[in-house]
Amino acid sequence: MLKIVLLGAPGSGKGTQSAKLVAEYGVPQISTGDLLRTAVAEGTELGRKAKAAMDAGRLVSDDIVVGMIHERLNAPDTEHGFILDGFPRSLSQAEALDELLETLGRPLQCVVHLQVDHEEIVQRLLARGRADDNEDTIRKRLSVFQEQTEPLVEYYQQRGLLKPVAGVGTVDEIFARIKAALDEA
Ligand code: B4P
Repeated sequence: MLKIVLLGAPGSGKGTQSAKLVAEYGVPQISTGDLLRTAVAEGTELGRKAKAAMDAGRLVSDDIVVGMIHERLNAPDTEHGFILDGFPRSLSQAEALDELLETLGRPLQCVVHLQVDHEEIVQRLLARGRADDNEDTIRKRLSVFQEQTEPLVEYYQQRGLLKPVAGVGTVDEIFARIKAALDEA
């Protein structure tokens, strides 16, 4: 059973580490970024609404993202756990998540905070080269992170759920640190 949030700046390695956590613990990864990119690729109405915000490096509106998470957490494969990757990204999303998990009777176990220096992030994302990985959009995403997502560090710290993990080094080194943090949770 693993019920966690992976919190970190864009490009901090949330998606990379989630894939390893899925293999190790056998619970599904729920990435709002992946769900949104699928909706964009399929050209659904939701995807069309999300695309402009994603291309500009802004957050997609809460009603879209919270609605997607609500639907996903009601699916039976999440009964024995989940890895939330890239959600929540704002205080209002965190409050919506608390409410949802309370209704489902599945409280969070902990929040792993991947810490990576912003200049390292710019280099990683320029190397990745996804559609929203140009330098202007990356810097915009980092400033949105500082303004809207970083307050979640204190939010979860106050609730005794925060596990800070250094997100630099090899993928395996970081994964070993995450596993050690989860063992303590
Ligand atoms: P996301 O899909 O969440 O993308 P991300 O934050 O850029 O990626 P991540 O942290 O997972 O990094 P990754 O492992 O890929 O969001 C994209 C957009 O969707 C947002 O800007 C927003 O518009 C929208 N969105 C998503 N969720 C939302 C929400 N809740 N509310 C509103 N809007 C939302 O790693 C990045 C790169 O680093 C990769 O190339 C990887 O190979 C490399 N890397 C990983 N680990 C490394 C290591 N240890 N050393 C060197 N390189 C490494």
